[in-house]
Amino acid sequence: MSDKAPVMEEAVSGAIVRRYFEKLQEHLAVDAAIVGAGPSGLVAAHDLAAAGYKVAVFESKLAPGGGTWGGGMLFNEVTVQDDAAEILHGFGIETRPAGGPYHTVDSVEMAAGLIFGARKAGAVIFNAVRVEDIVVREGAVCGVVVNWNPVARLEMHVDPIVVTSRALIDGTGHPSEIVAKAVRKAGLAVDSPTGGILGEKPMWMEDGERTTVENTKRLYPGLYASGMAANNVQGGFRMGPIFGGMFKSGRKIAAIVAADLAR
Ligand code: 48F
Repeated sequence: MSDKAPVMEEAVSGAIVRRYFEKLQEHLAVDAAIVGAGPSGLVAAHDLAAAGYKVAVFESKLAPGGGTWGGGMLFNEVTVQDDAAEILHGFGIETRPAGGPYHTVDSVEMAAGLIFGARKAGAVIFNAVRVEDIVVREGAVCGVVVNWNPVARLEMHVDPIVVTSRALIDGTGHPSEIVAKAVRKAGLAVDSPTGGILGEKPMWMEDGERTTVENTKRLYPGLYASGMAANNVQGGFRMGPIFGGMFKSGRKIAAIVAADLAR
C-alpha cells in the first residue's frame, strides 16, 4: 500500500459495509418479518424482540415511522386514549391529558420514540427496502421477497433476494399490500368473512379504533396483519389521528405471534 493510500476513507467505508452485511446475513432467516415501520409494526417489533425473537422490519421509506410524523393535517400532535398512553409510557414517550380519556402526544417524539424503542429492544430495521412479494410453500407463508425501494421507484429490472420468516406481519397500513399479494397473487383464502380483502370503510373513529384491535389476527399459517392493514382486510372503518388502536393492535399481534412461535 502506498503512503498516500486513503486510510481513513477505507476504514470508514469498510466498517459500514462489513457491519451492514453482518446485520443482513444475521437476518436472512428470522422468527418474525414485519413489513412496514408504522406504529403497529414498531410496537409489534419491540414486543417480539423484547421477548427474545429475531425480528426484521422492512420499511420502504428512508425514515421509519409510517403515518406517525405528521399528526393531524400536519399539526404535529396526535391523540391516544388512557390504555394506549400506557404503551407509549413504556417507550419513554410523554403524553399530556387532553380531557376525558384522551391525551395528546407530540407526533415527532412519538415517531422517534417508537423507532428507538423497537431498535433498542433488538429489532433490526431495514429502511429503504421494499417487500415486493411473499414466499408460500406447503400451505404456509414463509418469507418475504425484498429489493431496494429505489430499484422499484426507478423501475429497474433487478431481481430481488429472499428473507425467510416463521411469522410475517403485514403492517403496511391502508393498502394491506402483503395480504393483497397473498390473496390476489398466491390465491390464498385468508381468515376474513370472504376469504379476501373487504376494503377499508370511511371515517368512524370510535368503531375504527375498536375494530382495529378486533381485526388483528392470524390470517393464514405464517401470515398476520396489524394496524390499518388488519382493518383493511376485514372491512373496518378508518379513524384518523387517534392512535390507541394502532398500539394495541401491535401489542396484540406480537402476543399472537409469540404464542404461535412458542408452539
Ligand atoms: O400506515 P402506517 O403508519 O401503518 P399502521 O401501523 O398505522 C396507521 C396510522 O399511521 C394511520 C392511521 C391511524 O389512525 O390511520 O394511517 O397501520 O405505516 C405503514 C408503513 O408501511 C410501509 C410504508 O412506507 C409505511 O411506513 N410500507 C408499505 N408498503 C410496504 C412498506 C412494502 N411493500 N414494503 C415495505 N414497507
